[in-house]
Amino acid sequence: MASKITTNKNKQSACLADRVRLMRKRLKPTGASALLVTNPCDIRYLTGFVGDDSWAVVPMRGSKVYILSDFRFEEQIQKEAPHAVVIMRKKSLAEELAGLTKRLKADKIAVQPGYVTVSLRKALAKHLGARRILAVDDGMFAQRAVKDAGEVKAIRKALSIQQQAFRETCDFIKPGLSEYEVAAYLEYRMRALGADGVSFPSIIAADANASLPHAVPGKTKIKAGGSVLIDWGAKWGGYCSDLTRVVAVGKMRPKIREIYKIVLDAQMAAIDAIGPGKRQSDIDAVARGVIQKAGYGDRFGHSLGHGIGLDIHELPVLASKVQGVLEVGQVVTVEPGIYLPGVGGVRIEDDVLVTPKGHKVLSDLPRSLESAII
Ligand SMILES: [Mn+2]
Repeated sequence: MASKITTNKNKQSACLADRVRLMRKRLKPTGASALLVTNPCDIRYLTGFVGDDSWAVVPMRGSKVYILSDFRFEEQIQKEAPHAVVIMRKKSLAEELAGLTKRLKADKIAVQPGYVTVSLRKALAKHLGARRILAVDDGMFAQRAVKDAGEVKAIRKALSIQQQAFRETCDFIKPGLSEYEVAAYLEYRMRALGADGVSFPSIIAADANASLPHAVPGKTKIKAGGSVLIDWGAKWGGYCSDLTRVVAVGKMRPKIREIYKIVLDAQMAAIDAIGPGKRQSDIDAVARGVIQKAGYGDRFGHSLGHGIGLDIHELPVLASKVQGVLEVGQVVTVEPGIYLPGVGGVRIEDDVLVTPKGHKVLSDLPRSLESAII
């Protein structure tokens, strides 16, 4: 057992070192001497450390990675990021950063523009000097779009938990239960099955409520012969999964049945089109084309899908106006929908890995119309 644990740890640290190396290579042309990492997901991605109120500093030269933190996280950092050099701060983070960059002789400090508030920018300018701060595109979001084997494994684990919780929830659902109760049960089961938590607050939308793509669960009760849209996800090892299913209790109303078939056709056609080198906008167009042809083009008002990872919405985006092509190792949701105000809505969502040969659907819950009747 001990040797297996050591191997896993070595594998993990090699993988973190690869990520840091790639980051350094990407940032070299900016002329920065170090990157200040303030996005907690990126700190985790680059160092393994999961806590908050801390920063990571990655100098462009050498092989060291620094974490600026405090007493609360001392023991945790030793466990999660044994390779990082830890600085337990005595002063503010910005003051400690100024001291560290001075010791490292790091002049230009690249910051993550999306994760520096106005007040933080002020504090950095005060302690470092404004001319030393580089607001470059740190590119972490693009780097994180391509998953390594360990990341795909974590997403798969999150999926297996959320799928098991869904099966149990389908057995639990009965007429008279409120959306609140269904959400509570589903989320309780995910935690009990070992999820870190939910990827996002679950959407449980009964009947007409499902015409709101981002409906919030409420007091509405599940009816016999009614439908329920469930959009939910589990987090495991920090990684998010994200699925949507529509189920009908006993039988499915004809209108929901009609749009269910169209949405499923659209989703399957789009999944079929996924592969390395395929344009993201083309994948969106495949699904949109099916829905438009069926006469519901104006009722599919959101993009087709998004990457998932440490964040629930990552790159790449599958939408009509985006530039770019899919790459091996990206994991995207494919989630077309049709929304009819006053009637209801159908969205079907699965998580798909781009592989050298094409794609692999990571989720395996059934999606057929028959399977949707519980
Ligand atoms: Mn989604």
